[in-house]
Amino acid sequence: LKLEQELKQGIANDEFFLVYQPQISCVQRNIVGVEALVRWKTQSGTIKNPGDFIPLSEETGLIIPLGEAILDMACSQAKKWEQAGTPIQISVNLSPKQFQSDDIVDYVAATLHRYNLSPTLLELEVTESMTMDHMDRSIDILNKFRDLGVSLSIDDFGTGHSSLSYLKEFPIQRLKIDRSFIKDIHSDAKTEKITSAIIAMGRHLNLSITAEGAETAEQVSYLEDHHCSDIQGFYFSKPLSPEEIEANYFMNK
Ligand code: G
Ligand code: G
Ligand code: MN
Ligand code: NA
Repeated sequence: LKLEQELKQGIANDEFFLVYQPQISCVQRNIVGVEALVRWKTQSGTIKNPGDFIPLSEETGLIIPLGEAILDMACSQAKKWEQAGTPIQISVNLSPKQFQSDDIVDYVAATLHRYNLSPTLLELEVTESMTMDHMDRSIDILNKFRDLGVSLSIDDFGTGHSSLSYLKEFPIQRLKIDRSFIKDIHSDAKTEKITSAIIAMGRHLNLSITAEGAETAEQVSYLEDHHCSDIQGFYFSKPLSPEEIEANYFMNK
C-alpha cells in the first residue's frame, strides 16, 4: 500500500523519466531507432527500474496515467529530435491493461496530434501474451493503430504463448526476438536453430527483425551473418539519456 501511495505521488510529481536504448542496423551499423525505457527517480533520489513498479502499476490501474505520461514524454522527445534534424523512431512499450483500455487508440492519436508528430516516428511494442485473450479485439486495435500510421512490433517474441497465426493476422512491421534466445545462441544448438528460423521466417514475411540483448561480438556477427535487421543490446549500448544519445550518435551528423 505504501508503494502504491508513493507511485500515485510520483505520477503527480512527474518523478518518471525515460532512457533510450539504441537499435543499431546490422549492415550499416548506424542508429535506426531507440526503445524508450521508463525509470523512476523517487523523493529520496533513488532510481527505480520498471521491474520494481510496473507490475504494481498494472495491478492498481496506475499504469493508465503512468502510461500516458510515458507516451507524452516519448512523443515530446521524438518531436525535439525531429526538429533538430535528427529524426529517429522511438519505440514505446504498452502494458496489457493499457492495451485493453477503451481509449488507447484515441489517446495515441491525440498525443501525436498534440505534438504534431509524424506517426512514423512512433512505434508501439506489444507482447504476444497481452493480445491473446481477446484476439479479435486486439486485431481491431492494432488495425486502428496502423490506420493512424504508427509502427507496431511484437516484443519478447518467442516467449509468449505464441501462435504463428499472429504473424498472419496482426498488422505488424517488426519482431523483437527475446534476449533469452540471443543469450544462448552459442551455448545451445536448439536455441541457435530456433533463432535462425525466426529470423528467416520474419524475413520471408517482410518484417524487420530486432535482436534483443546481444552482448558479445560473437553474437553480433552471428546475427549479421543471418541477416537480422538490427540489434538492441549492451554490446552497442545500454539505455542512455537524451543528451547521451545526442552526444554519441547525432553530434557528427
Ligand atoms: O529497462 P529495463 O530493462 O529495466 O526494463 C525491464 C522491463 O520493463 C522491460 O521488459 C520492459 O518491457 C518494461 N518496461 C520498460 N519501460 C516500460 C514502459 O515505459 N512501459 C511499460 N509498460 N513497460 C516498460
Ligand atoms: O521491453 P523489453 O523487455 O524488451 O526491454 C528491454 C530490456 O532489456 C531493458 O530493460 C534493457 O535494459 C534490457 N537489455 C537490453 N539489452 C540488454 C543486454 O544486452 N543484456 C541484458 N542483460 N539486458 C539488456
Ligand atoms: Mn520492449
Ligand atoms: Na523484450
